[in-house]
Amino acid sequence: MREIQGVKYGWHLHAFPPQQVLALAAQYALAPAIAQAILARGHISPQAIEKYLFSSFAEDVAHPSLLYDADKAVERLLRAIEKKEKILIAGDYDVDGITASALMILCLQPLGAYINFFLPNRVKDGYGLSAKTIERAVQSGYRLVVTVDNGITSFGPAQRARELGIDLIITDHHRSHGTLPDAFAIVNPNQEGCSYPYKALAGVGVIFKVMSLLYEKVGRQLPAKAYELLLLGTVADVVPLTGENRYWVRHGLTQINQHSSLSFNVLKTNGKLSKSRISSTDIGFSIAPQINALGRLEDPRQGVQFLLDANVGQVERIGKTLFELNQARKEIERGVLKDVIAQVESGAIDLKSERIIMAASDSWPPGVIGLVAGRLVGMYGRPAILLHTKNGIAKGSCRSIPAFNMFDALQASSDLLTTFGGHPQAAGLSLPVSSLQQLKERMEGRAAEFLTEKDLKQKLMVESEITLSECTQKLVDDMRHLEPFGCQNPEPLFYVRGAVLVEKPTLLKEAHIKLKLFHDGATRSAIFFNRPELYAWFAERDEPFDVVGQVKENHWQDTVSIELTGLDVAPTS
Ligand SMILES: [Mn+2]
Repeated sequence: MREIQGVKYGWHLHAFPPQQVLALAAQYALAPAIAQAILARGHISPQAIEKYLFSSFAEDVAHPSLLYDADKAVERLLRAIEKKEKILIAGDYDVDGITASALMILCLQPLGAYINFFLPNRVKDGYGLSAKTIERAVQSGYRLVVTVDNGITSFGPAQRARELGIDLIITDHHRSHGTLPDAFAIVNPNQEGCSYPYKALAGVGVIFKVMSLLYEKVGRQLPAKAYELLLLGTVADVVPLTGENRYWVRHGLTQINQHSSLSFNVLKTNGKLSKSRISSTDIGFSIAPQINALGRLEDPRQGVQFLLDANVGQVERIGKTLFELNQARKEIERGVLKDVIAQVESGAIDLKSERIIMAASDSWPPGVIGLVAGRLVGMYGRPAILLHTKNGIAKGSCRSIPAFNMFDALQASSDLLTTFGGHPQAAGLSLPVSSLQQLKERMEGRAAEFLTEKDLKQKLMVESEITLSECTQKLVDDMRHLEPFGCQNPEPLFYVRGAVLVEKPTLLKEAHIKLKLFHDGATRSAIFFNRPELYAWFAERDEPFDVVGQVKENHWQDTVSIELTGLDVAPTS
């Protein structure tokens, strides 16, 4: 591995013996740069390469009854359907929780289940199942409550369900707090003692497995729309796109690219996605944020109806609202991000002495702080905790880098917290405002212990060196074998050594830089997004320089061209 210091990032360049790269390229008729990217991702043995390139049901998908308590949950659901007992789904307001709720309704309604769902209101109810919801469910005659994408820490509500004599089935994918709620059944691949081989399912993935088992028992085929909901929730929840998730995301993308549903088409139009082939990246950037806006509808129940294609008029009407909510969300998100950046630039958050970005405000809406925390991790390469404060209570979202396990860090400070939960890289918490300072000190202490200077240096993992003349349609086409891109399977980064400028750079909207590069007999356009500071760097550059970037297909009117999206530059040494 070679290291080059770029203007912003340290570049880690993979190198493999050319014979090995060329042999792999020849075997699958791939561009050598793509063959090297496969090796750089750690797929070295012939079996591993085969498994990565051709995900298959037989290799990647395990039987749902391997999930602990899945059989018990399915038996109970079938009994409820048979006895005409009322079933309540307790979901969540993010895309994973909404798609999981929709998927369960979609699957159980045709079997004659008396089923309804409850989604908490982000502001009024907060995250997760509450004892109050259980009490109301009992009053309304429900005999069975099933959580999706939440519940693994619902100790109080589980207790209340026992006392009131109704059954609670918890389906979740979040980490447990060690002990488990006293529920009728708990289906969660991440609970101790669950032998399900694949642990990275999203919440929608867990309920999908339960529904698959149920459909297997009644001898029916799952409705096609289930695969679309599974796709949306899985991509939106940013779970690793490896193994079983990779299989289902590929499956879902193939399906929607052949035939997409009414609601999906509305989201596609809203997102200005006119191309015929939608990728996981399009879903992550353009589709999922719109569904996320469902959680901010006055009545998030409409969101589930939207996803289930209730009727044309309603889908179009809600689609319009989603578009507007999403535009408004972007504005708010930009404002919060600007606030935090200003604190970094003024030194109020001092990146030299602090390893974690932690900030709180009563003016930041709870619905966007997770998104902004994610952006901050990307910008500064360190963990971020943002909190919304109200009436003496702080509610926050954390995002982290692989070197720092946020879930463990919160667990170690759980004596200060009212609630907490989530995953190693994304978690939520609440605590009294009076404890914020103490939490900050504890987090910094832990970061000092666990995070080295090296962890905090921002890195780019670069898979392959290329020449600009290799940036062709063939390279872009071959890159599709590596898709779907997302968490733990990012788009490949390429390194071009010694490019020169053909003409003066252009600064677009005071933020992005457009260039024409020349290298190895070829000229390509390149764009650097949100790097205005590089304008001066390029303007005075008369020597060759190195570039790291992604190779993209650019559709403009009726022409397609191959361009670079630049991420960083360095003077050629
Ligand atoms: Mn989730």
